[in-house]
Formats: sequence, structure tokens, C-alpha cells
Amino acid sequence: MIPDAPEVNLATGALRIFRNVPSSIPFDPWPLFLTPISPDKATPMTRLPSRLLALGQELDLSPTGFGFLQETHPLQGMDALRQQMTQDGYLYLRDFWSRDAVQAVRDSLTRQLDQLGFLPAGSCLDEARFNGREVGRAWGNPLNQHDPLLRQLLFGPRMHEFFSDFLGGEVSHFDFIWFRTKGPGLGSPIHCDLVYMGRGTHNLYTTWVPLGDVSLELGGLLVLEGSHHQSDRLKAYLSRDVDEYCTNLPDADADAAEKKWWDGTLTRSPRSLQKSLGGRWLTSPEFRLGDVVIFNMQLVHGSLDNQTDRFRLSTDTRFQLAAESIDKRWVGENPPGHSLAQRRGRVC
Ligand SMILES: O=C(O)CCC(=O)C(=O)O
Ligand SMILES: [Fe+2]
Repeated sequence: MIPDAPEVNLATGALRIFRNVPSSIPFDPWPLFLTPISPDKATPMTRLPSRLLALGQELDLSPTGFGFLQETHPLQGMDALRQQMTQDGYLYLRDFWSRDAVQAVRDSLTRQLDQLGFLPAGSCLDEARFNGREVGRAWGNPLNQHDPLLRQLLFGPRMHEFFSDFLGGEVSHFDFIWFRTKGPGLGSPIHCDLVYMGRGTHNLYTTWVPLGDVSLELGGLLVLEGSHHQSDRLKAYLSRDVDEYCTNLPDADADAAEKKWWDGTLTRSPRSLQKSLGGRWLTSPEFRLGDVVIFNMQLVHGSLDNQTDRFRLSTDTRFQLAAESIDKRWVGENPPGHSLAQRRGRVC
């Protein structure tokens, strides 16, 4: 009997070696050269749910259509991390903070959700169960932007030092915090961040922070592999700004008065976008408390639909070099954001 070939799960990269090895065959020593992985760090062979959806569309879960984000460790050194950002458009850093530090922030937010009447009366706060009422999108979200624990985590020394090293200078961040409190149903629109925040430097990075463990069913960040290399094909999209309108088109008046507002969506069809741009849709088998994903402005992303009865909590925030120009919509004690005063007309 011949041993099975080493078996690679193409989606996870996990390797299962030699099933059915009969005792009569001498043990092959090569796996001994592999560095052992401590059990709590090992990625188990992830069992995918039977379906994963984005914007209500079933994703192609074959190995060519779907996979997992590559994990990186800051100890690899900043040169390697910069190279990886250029190559992949993102860095996925596990255990960037301690679980306890992030759990304290989660506790603060679930307490707020409870006080605001978004959780079922008497339920366990940490479960963040949905009671039928949506919390709303990031712009206009009622959670407290000035929560000291949250700001201390997102803008504290750990993140500051990381970005100063990564960008090689003094850094600044947007003051605005994008809260994601996603109940059951559709995830975020498929988009690139540039169209919401491109009025300053484009050398700008998003930090996506899960405030709770996020399973595939709960639905976390979803990125289209290699899409940041497709800026040429996305030129028409990337040159847009959600707070701009065309003065020379018939609906200019309604656009100027914000009666019509383009929400930055690149496509409503993750599958047809994938067909035309290529690349796999990538996420994590489980985003965990303490993780962070950092990505650039041109990477196409959204999130998986939430197939549970709980809220998925996360935030996203932005860092850049202090010396470079900053998009003023997102700076200040109460940033103006997508308000009417920020609307700009241009000839299209
Ligand atoms: O968490 C989400 O649903 C979307 C996140 C996102 O768009 C971002 O981090 O820029
Ligand atoms: Fe985004």
C-alpha cells in the first residue's frame, strides 16, 4: 500500500501529511524538518459553511474562487512588511493586541448598544444578539466616537509605533472612527476606500479591527486578491469621490442638494466583478480579538453577509504620514464627513 500524497487544503494552505500510512512502510523523516506549530497557533483544516454570501450572492468556494488572507507577523521586519503590502495590498496581523485589551473595548460597545436599546432585554451583552433593529451605517452610527478605551486602543502607542516604523516618519490618523455594527443580512458594499477619503494623500492606510471573534458565518472583511494592481482598469471608479457631483448632468441640482447620493459601491455583483478582474475573494477562517488587517486605498473589499442572529462589531480607522496632506472631512472633534458643506461640483 502506497501512502497518500501530502494533502494540501488549497483554500487554507493547511497540510495534512500521510493519511493511511501502514506501519510496514518506514517512516518518512522529512516532516521532522518542519518547525513544529504549537497547537493553539495551528490553523485547523477549516470546514467551510455550505454557502458564503456577499451582498446576497453565493460566492464560488472552489480553490480558485475563494481563500484565506495570508497572515503576517511584525517580527518579520518592516522591509518585509512593506514588500508584502506592495505585493498583496494588505497585511493581516494576528495578536497585534492582547485579547483582554480588545475585550474591554468590546464590553464598552456592547454596553452602549444595550443602553441604546439595540440588544434584547436581559440578554448576555457579550453575545450581542440582534433584536430586530438595525444600528445603521458607519456615517451616522450612534456609538460613541469619543469612547476613551476605544480611542486608546485604535490610536494608542502600539498602533502609532507600528505606523511610524512602517511609513518611516511621524504619523497622523483620521479622527473619525467607522463603526461596523452589522446585524443579520447583507455585508458592506464592494468598494475601494479611496472614493470616500481621497482628498488628501493617497499614501493612506485603513486598519480594520474586529471587536469580537468573527466566524465565517458572522461575516468579516472580504478582499479581492490582487485588485490593488488593477488601478488602470478601475481608473474611472478610483477617480470618483462620493461627495462630488457632476454640474453638467441633468440631475445636478438634486445631486448638489444631496437628494441623490452615490454610496461608493463599485458593483452589486461580487461574482461578476471577480470574473472580470480575476483573483480569489479572501477572508479569515476566523478573525479574532487582537487581530488587525491593514490595507491600502486601492484594494477592492466589502464583507461577508451575516448569517447569524448576532451583531458583528468592528471598526476601521486611517493612518498616514503627518507631513502629507490630509482629507479634512475626517479630522477634528466632530469631523464634517459626508455633510452637505463637503459637496463639490465638477464638470464630468
Ligand atoms: O467591515 C466592513 O463591513 C467594511 C469594512 C471597510 O469597508 C473598511 O474597513 O474599509
Ligand atoms: Fe472600506
